[in-house]
Amino acid sequence: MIKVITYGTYDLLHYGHIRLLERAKALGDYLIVGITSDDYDKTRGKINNQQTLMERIAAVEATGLADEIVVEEYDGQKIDDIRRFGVDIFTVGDDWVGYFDYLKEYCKVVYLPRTEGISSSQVRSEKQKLRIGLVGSAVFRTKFINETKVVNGVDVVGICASEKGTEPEVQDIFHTTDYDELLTKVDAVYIISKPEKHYIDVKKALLAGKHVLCESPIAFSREETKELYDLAERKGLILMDAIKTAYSTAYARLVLLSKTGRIGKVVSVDSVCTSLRDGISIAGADLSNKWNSMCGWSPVALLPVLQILGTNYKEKRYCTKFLNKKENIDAFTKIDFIYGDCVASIKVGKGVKAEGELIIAGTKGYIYVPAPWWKTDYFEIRYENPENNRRFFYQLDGEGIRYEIVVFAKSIAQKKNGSYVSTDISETIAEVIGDFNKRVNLVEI
Ligand code: C2G
Repeated sequence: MIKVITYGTYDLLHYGHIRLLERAKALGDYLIVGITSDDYDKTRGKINNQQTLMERIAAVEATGLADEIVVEEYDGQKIDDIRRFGVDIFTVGDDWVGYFDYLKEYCKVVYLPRTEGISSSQVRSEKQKLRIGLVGSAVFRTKFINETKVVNGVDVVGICASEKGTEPEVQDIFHTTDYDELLTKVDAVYIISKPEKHYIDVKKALLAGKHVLCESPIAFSREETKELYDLAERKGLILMDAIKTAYSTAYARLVLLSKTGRIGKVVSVDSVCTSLRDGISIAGADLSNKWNSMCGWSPVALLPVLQILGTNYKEKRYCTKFLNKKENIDAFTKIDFIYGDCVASIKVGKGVKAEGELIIAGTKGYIYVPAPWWKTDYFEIRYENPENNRRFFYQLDGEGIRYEIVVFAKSIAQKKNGSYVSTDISETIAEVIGDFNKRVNLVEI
């Protein structure tokens, strides 16, 4: 019996894939099809799969051409599989010609002509491109524009800001100062205006029937945030709170790990986020366009606290060092949270520098994430006995922004909000910032 093996993603299975499988099957008597896992595809830069692994497997199964299906999860697995199954022929489309010659040491390698005129990217982009407009001019808009370029099916088509800006990334993009005009030209907006404008900017976009991705916080109170989510739901629109860290695989995995008992019962979460690059503490700095430490950092710093310990804290207390109290600019704020049987603290600062680490302490051990934890690809579980320590690494591209854009686009396409930041967490972030603005339980230092 001649055993043949072939691999692929098989996203939105099309005629080109089926022809490849038919010819692969005809090369022998038994066909094994390797289908890439989502994580493996991420590591090789394929982040746009529209279908889940299970859907892709079901589609290949339905062709009736595969005698056996395996999931491809890591580099080098092809060698393992060929040995394990006693494969005689490895085959793949000739878009890979030469690439898999290293497998000739283990079996015969056949490159089959690729079917011209069809591809998954084409099928994906035939569905209309998502036109995104940017609202506001915060510094991270260029990062966002660059990240949309690696996501299929989305395009930044316009910017609404008081000035166009000088960054090369924005030069070819339509610019207006009129928000209504921008809204007529886009399907969705990414809002990075000053935080005090978020509520009104989000509401206007939703009322105009546009989907919204808004830098956190979405508003300055739980009630306003809830009102916006309700409005989005009533209008069948997607509203997402943009916190890129939520989309970092290492971060998402450590949150899950903290819930498995590996470090025992979680007793404390301490998260620190600071940066001085904004220059808000420099004497005479123009503060008009700057985000304070609370708005700039607390949504990220709060994320692990709220995702691990929940949103039902009993008490919270702020300690703040103001730079300019009238403008509500804090150089540094520390917040202590007391839950029933655990505690948390966050430190945020744009005028104070500290080690940006995250520590989740449990009764058996702790999770340690080195600085800058909010864009990490690495963390450790540490125990009393260092021999038991474990290290975890997950690739992170684009600081999580590109995965966030993929989730936003997918949510719109599937009409189902897949945000990694739940509405409850989004509302609680707004409440924590709102209470700071109202100086509830705040001590000045
Ligand atoms: N294919 C084809 N004609 C097309 C499109 C794809 O013959 N018009 C072939 C590809 O060459 C590949 C298979 O169909 O052999 C699956 O294609 P993809 O799903 O795009 O998978 P790919 O990224 O090529 O993964 O480990 C994974 C493999 O390296 C191939």
